[in-house]
Amino acid sequence: MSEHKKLYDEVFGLIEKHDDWMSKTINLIASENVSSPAVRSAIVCDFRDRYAEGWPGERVYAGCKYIDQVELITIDLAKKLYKAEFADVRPISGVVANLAMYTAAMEPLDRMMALSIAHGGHISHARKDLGGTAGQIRGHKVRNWIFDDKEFNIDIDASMKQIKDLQEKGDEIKFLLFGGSVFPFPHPVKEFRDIADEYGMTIGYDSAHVSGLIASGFFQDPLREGADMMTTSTHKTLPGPQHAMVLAKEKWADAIKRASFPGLLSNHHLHNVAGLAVALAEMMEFGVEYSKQIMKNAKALAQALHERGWQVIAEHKGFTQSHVVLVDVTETPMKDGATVEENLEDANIVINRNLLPWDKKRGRDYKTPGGIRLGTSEMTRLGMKESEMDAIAEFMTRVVMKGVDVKKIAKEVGEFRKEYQKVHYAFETDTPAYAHLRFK
Ligand code: DSN
Repeated sequence: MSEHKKLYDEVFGLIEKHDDWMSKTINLIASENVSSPAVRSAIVCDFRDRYAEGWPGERVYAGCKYIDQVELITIDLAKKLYKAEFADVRPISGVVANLAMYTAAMEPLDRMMALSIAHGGHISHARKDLGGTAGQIRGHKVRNWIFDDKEFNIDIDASMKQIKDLQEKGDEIKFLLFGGSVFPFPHPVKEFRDIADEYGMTIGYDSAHVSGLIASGFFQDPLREGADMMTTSTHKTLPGPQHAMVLAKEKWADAIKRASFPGLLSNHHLHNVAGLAVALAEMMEFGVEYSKQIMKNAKALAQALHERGWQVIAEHKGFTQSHVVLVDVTETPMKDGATVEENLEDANIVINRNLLPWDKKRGRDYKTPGGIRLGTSEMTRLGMKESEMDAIAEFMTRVVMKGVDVKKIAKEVGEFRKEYQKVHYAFETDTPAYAHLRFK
């Protein structure tokens, strides 16, 4: 057998191992989900091999008559689901969607407000010296929202004063960005609409993590609360393919379209647009029930951990109003998020280590932060409810607090997972959630 054929086979072997492992793990990565069998069928269609640059009906390429119809359906579903005047379903990732938003709303080098990474901001919101997309690619000067650690949210009064002071000394802020990657509580969008109008600032909202919840009428409604535009990736609480969208008021339509194409994209991964249409249709049908359970499960997981002695953030606020639970692990026997992450992975429980707002002051960085971030979207999608969250908290406690052998827990987790092998809240629910599609 040739060396190349061996590597070819090895790749398939590794894919199969991964899929098999996923079927036996508890995945609590807050930014992930498992897509439905229908979404997976859509994303392997021939669209994946085609080009369709531009807007449906105004393409640069021939051969798009069906692709255009699918994209128009996707746009229509997105507008309905988010009650948005305009939707661009072409951005191929959350970072690209954020770049489209920045490009539409600001000139290069303009100043903006965003959450710092330690407070839950995403790298695409960050400054140049941190390698962030906003600073590095667009030259934006990013000022961070002043954050209230206890409330785990933007400090409205202090941030308002900061914006006024900056405007008055001539450091004009052009753009207010809300949203982030650790997002347990709604952000104060409506509170900043008046000041945005007063100083001519645009409001953007990165809904990547919470967009399934928003689509279902929970968490908050940024476009009604005063956001001009909202971006989302489409594979977190909204369980579609790895892709993204920008939703906005009509007056931003032309600027966003131009930013996407020809600004940021040539082709836009048409198979994922098809997958997104399917995911949006499934959300229209099952989203409310699914999102409700995600949020109930997050609260149940937080409560179950709290009762077992874990320091879950924001106890006085009921821990969370989204899919996310943040835990300070510095008082556990493992002492930091990286050690907890590693040990839980060996026990087949996949989570993220995560910076806490006060980590920097304690000399910690993202490699060994004080926290972990948990999300309930994927396990909820497999049909788990509050009692399963209690069982998960118990597995985690035995690994991290009691030092039980990780191999023993991994086996038990595999047994526990046997009953949760199908995707729920979808039109087709027979195909195993992690079955590998292979064309021989
Ligand atoms: N920011 C990543 C996360 O939240 O995990 C995804 O882009």
